[in-house]
Amino acid sequence: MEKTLIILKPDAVQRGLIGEITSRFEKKGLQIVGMKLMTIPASIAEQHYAPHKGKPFYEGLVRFMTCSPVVVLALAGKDAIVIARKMMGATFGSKAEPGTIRGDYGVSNAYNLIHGSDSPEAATKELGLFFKADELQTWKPTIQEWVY
Ligand code: RTP
Ligand code: MG
Repeated sequence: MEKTLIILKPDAVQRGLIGEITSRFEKKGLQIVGMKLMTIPASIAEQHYAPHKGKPFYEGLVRFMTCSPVVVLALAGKDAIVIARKMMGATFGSKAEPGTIRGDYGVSNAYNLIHGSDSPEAATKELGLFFKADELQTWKPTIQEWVY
């Protein structure tokens, strides 16, 4: 099973979209194996977005990501990285297709609600930045036993 790191960015939390967005991943079948509300320290945001260091939007991006709490999710599933990125939609809210998270909930380019790891290497790095090993759960869903 592949794991990916999702961040519900400060705009998603402030707009009350934690449940809406998380619910989409649950319904799709991606399994939540880690979840917490946190304010990202600047040093972590800088490491997380290090590939963008030097670009014109980098400093504003770090300020945005650290301005108020985010929800970080670790999601597990077959092809979880690509599936989550598809569900997020294109980077800019103005361009993202309807039916995607960014396409359905936002129009802003910078404040685009959600981050998702874009490769297995990025996922490994980012999961390590945001979760300690004992904050990730291994569990087997047993829906039938809970329903009956
Ligand atoms: P993310 O890393 O947050 O999942 O987003 P992404 O892969 O779809 O897009 P990326 O190119 O990695 O950009 C990272 C974040 O920086 C902000 N951004 N602003 N030109 C701009 O003003 C600009 N370009 C990017 C967005 O918040 C984007 O998600
Ligand atoms: Mg990116």
